[in-house]
Amino acid sequence: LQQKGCVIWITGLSGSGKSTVACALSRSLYARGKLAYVLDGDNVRHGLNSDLGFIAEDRAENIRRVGEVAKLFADAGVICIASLISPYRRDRDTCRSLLPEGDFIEVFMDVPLDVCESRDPKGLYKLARAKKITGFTGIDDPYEVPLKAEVVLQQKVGLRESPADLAEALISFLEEK
Ligand code: GGZ
Repeated sequence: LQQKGCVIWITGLSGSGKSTVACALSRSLYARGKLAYVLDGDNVRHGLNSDLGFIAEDRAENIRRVGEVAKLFADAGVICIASLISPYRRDRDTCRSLLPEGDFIEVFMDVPLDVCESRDPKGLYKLARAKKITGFTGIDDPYEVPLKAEVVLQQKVGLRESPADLAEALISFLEEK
């Protein structure tokens, strides 16, 4: 296997495009003969982390477990793409600290709340606004913006970059490394 493992950690609000970028990135890496694997919050919560909810403590444990698994993948030489809201800086930094300097690449999906909310693919923002669900990130639960992300992917209103374009921007960054 002619590659070195690493962790690409994608953080951002629900609806910011994390999963789509993660998927586009893994396809693009595959096309280049690279072995990549996506750990997606929404998927992992159906299996490994099905015992966890959304209070801060559970989110921390969710991130911790995924961080440990991602590290194992990286040790095995796989490019592990983790896409989770991961709203707390401290939890993300804990995952970063598991890996050698440079092997943890934090990617911030910098998409405004109103854009995410207008997409609302699962209708969760609507439910959160109606107070039918509580503790929803960005509505009545915090999201701590990364201060030292290696990559910031901005999707401003009017700027129509597709997730595939954003994934390409990420690949360019990885190639430079
Ligand atoms: C945030 C929630 C919540 C609450 C359910 N807050 O966009 P989605 O729907 O498909 O993916 C989101 C997913 C968040 O899981 P993560 O493991 O990424 O979260 S964290 O990193 O904070 O542990 C969202 C859905 O679950 N969802 N309730 N209250 N997102």
